[in-house]
Amino acid sequence: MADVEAALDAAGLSNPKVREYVAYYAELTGAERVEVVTAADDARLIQEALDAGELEPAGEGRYYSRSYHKDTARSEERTIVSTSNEADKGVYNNWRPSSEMKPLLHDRMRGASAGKTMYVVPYLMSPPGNDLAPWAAGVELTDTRTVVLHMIRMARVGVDYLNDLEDPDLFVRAVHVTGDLENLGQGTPDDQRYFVTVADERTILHFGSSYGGNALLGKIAHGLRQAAYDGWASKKFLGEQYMLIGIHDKETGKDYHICGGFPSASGKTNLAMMLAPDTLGDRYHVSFYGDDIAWLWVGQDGRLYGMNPEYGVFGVAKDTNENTNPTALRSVAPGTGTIFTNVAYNPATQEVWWEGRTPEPPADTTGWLDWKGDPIADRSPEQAGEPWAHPNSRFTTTLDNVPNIAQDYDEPAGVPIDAIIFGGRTRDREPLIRAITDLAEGVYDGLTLGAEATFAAEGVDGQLRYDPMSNRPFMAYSEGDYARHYLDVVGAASEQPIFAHVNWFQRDPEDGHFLWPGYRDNLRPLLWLLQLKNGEVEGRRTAVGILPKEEELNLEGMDVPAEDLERILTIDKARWQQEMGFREEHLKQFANLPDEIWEAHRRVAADLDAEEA
Ligand code: GTP
Ligand code: SPV
Ligand code: MN
Repeated sequence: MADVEAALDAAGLSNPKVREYVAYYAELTGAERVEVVTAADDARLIQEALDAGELEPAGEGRYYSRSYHKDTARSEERTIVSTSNEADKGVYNNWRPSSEMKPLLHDRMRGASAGKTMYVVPYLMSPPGNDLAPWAAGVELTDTRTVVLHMIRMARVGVDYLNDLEDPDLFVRAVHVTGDLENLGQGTPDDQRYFVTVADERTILHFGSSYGGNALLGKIAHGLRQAAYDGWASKKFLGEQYMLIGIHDKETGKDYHICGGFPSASGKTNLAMMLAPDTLGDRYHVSFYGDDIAWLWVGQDGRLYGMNPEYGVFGVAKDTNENTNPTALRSVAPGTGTIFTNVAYNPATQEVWWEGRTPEPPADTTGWLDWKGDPIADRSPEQAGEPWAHPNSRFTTTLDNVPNIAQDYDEPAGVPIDAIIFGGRTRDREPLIRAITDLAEGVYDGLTLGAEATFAAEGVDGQLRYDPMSNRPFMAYSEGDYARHYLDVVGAASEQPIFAHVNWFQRDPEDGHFLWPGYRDNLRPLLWLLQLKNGEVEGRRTAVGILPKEEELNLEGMDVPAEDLERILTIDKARWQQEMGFREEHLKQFANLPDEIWEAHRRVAADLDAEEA
């Protein structure tokens, strides 16, 4: 049995409630040792992981890890939000009573860490001193060392965050037990995995994975699911899957902040790391605040504020290259301490590669291993087309490594929000951008976000589905209550943000090419949106929002074919009318949806019918 008291004393972890919690789960899981971790332990833990073969070197100060081959993405099916109140049951939160799930998870975890070290990771999901810091403290317990190394990169980790709490009991209890990955029946009817947030007890119990959002509990489980619930229960804030950027206009000296939700693997990281297009770079600078999570609240001065609770980036590797995202490549350069997971790896040269890193994979396959660890050179002709890297392979790096990180990202104040955008992978219907000035219509638009699902979740890649507010996998309570809370929080702000729906992914119906080049050029529609808010352009009114007139978009230095441009700036009335029927069915699932949302829906539908084809 682990000497818990001694380990906690050695680390100076004095919070009595934390000590009680650690002792309880050390006993339950049967861990052999307990070790308290802070960010200062990184170098030692990296060395231990290298020695144990859990990490391999990937050039100077960079590391490679491989997760179990059936454990490479979030599992939506196995993810549950529990409370003791059935009224919290929504459509997407997979609600189950805590009285059922807590004992079940405790059973799974009992004795499951025998022989292992239980790492105690005290963390804070906010800049220190932020208005929302009381909801940001947590302690992850994990029996996997690489999870600790990811947590150190993704969250602020240190003992003081927990010792200094005003209310010593106000922290999230986040327990991660890996389990025997080779015997969990992943994806079968006998699946043993469970990823449960007991939201009204602020307790997270995840069993059966060591990858990404299934295991880094500060990020998705606390930063999104628990935060969403806490924000609602306290009536104080929203926890959203949003990126958050600053745009500085060097000519006027003005700073703007835009946040927005796109479903997993749909462009948040790329947008947040965006460099202004060359022709606009003299005037505009984009700075990175966050790429996956934002918490929003109304500040003392009555304005809507946002901040990124995270401390790092867990970014999609696929298609990251010098053209699409040079900022990401700088962020994972030698010396950054980056951990790559499930990309292709060459132990002989310590290089990594993923699809889209270069147009063709390395010509000399000698030494190259695919994401499963199998030599590329041994592949049969039938295997030749299989990807080298897993599509959901990722890099993990801290915010300090991101070249366009905002100077004030760590400031407690957060930043005032000028605009909120929604978007997703939508191959038809959705234009490049449509602006929405009315709050209820903005919330309605978010709730009806429809997009192709991606490889970031198991087994849904390519499915067209609704992903309300890009929160479908992170919904923590009922959608009707969620809509009400969103209207209340944002509605209380003295200055209303402008909303917009964007789409970088519309395709030519014939040959399938993307009609908009995307990436850096995505700044252009965002600049138009800010100009619209400032009254500098007027756009073209349609039933589904205000679209840019072609001459209002700054297309300097671009070469988009006229017919492509026309298509992405047009509303296809018949297709939209069909969509309104689908939306009606979608919204009907949600109990207690506020009247404002239904009114917005009926208004858009009526305006659409009245519009000329
Ligand atoms: P999560 O971390 O899963 O929440 O994802 P994310 O929304 O941050 O997605 P990310 O920015 O990592 O993008 C995922 C994929 O979309 C990558 O393969 C990108 O190359 C691709 N992508 C991003 N932006 C664009 C764009 O403007 N156009 C096109 N065609 N692809 C893009
Ligand atoms: C997502 O899937 O939306 C992510 C990655 O941001 S994970 O942390 O695995 O959830
Ligand atoms: Mn995400």
